Amino acid sequence: VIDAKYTKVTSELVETLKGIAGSEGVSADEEEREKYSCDEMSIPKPHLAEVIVKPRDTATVARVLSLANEKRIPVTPRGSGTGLSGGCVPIFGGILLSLERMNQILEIDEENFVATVEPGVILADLYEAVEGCGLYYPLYPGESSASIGGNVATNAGGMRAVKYGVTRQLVLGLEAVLPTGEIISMGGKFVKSSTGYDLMQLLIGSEGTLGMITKIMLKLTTPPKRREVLFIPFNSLYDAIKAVPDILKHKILPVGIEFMERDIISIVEGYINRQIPFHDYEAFLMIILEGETEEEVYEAADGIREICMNNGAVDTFVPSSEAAKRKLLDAREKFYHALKHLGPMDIADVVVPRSQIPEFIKRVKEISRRHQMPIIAYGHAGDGNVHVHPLGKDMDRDEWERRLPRVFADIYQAGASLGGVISGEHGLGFEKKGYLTATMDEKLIILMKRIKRAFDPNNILNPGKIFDLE
Ligand code: LAC
Ligand code: ZN
Repeated sequence: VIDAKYTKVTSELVETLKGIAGSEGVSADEEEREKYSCDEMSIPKPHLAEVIVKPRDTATVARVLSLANEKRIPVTPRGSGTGLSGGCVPIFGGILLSLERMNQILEIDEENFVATVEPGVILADLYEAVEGCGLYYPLYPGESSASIGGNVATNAGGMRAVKYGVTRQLVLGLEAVLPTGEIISMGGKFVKSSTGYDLMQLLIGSEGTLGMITKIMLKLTTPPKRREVLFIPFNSLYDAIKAVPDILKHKILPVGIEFMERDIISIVEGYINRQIPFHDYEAFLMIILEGETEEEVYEAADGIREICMNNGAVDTFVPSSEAAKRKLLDAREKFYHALKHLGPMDIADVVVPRSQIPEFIKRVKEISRRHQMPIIAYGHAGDGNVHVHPLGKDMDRDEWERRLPRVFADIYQAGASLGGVISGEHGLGFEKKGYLTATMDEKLIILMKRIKRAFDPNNILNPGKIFDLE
């Protein structure tokens, strides 16, 4: 769907773009455009850009944006395309601006504990570089091919957020290009500020709708000396999740608290072709602990084990080697891909107050019964962030897709009525924007639209994401 208010990309414009970004950085090739038409969304809804542009520096991004703004051409930013809500899918065609060639780690400042990176740097490369300096970047979404720019755009979370926070808490500074081509810098190598509106935080999580992020300063820390993983089976999911608020009161805060049901464990076992210890129980908590000494971590593990046993846990499995630990974490990281492999499925990413997770899960189970659709839930229990997957296996595909929006509407309504929001870490993209009005105060949505217009008066930057501007 190319909106009438946008201008089509002509071959003349492609030539102009080549003049700006170099001919190797611009392509209108059909095959290339196909490559950039989707993200990792479970049900792909591809859209072709008219031209792909891969800038190498901020000045080029600025020139492309001011040209697009002047000509009224939509621009969709893209990192490495691992998103789950369609945020980087060019739904109005136009220019797809891939930041993959802006992938330099510019500096690791060991004195200030700050890494300065370009947006196309992927997590795996950042982990390696900071480790080489004896430092640690704790954000861990479990998808290490994700780009840092994409992490910032969605405010990515993951499995270590209980202790370290999400992307928002780890960004110290940003450089961005506004849709008008102006370059702005926000924040810096300092850890506090009471100096006007925090525009940097406004850009984090804005899914590329306010500015194109071109440089990021990230907060580093020292690496933990010990890491342990506890895998704790329960006879009921309810017991497992009920233990979480008690665990959070324990004096040593885990890095992450994940929960999962038996179904997802058997699905992932099939996918990785390996058995998981205690796999026959109903539900599990996977608790990740970090500490300075073995004693500290073991003490925390003992305390947590006791709390879980008091909440109905059956046992505690502690992998005995680094390899066994890695295998367990690896299985967890593969949940989404295992489900995707299994057949049609979709994902919701609701976040509720942590104490409301048991109630939320109860309602999800009711929704599953009412709509006669299997729903698997797992997620970041320690953050109140639940991944809910309606499954389409053993069902007529079209019928399943027809029923899906009503199932999601009920799931989001349940989350909102318990004090939560639609997305905890994946963003709304274009996939979930339709549910926003039913779950958020209209005054807030109006205010967001006013902010969008202040940044992007011609609505050229990632249009049709989060909400539609009328
Ligand atoms: C996870 C992704 C889907 O937690 O966010 O596995
Ligand atoms: Zn997740």
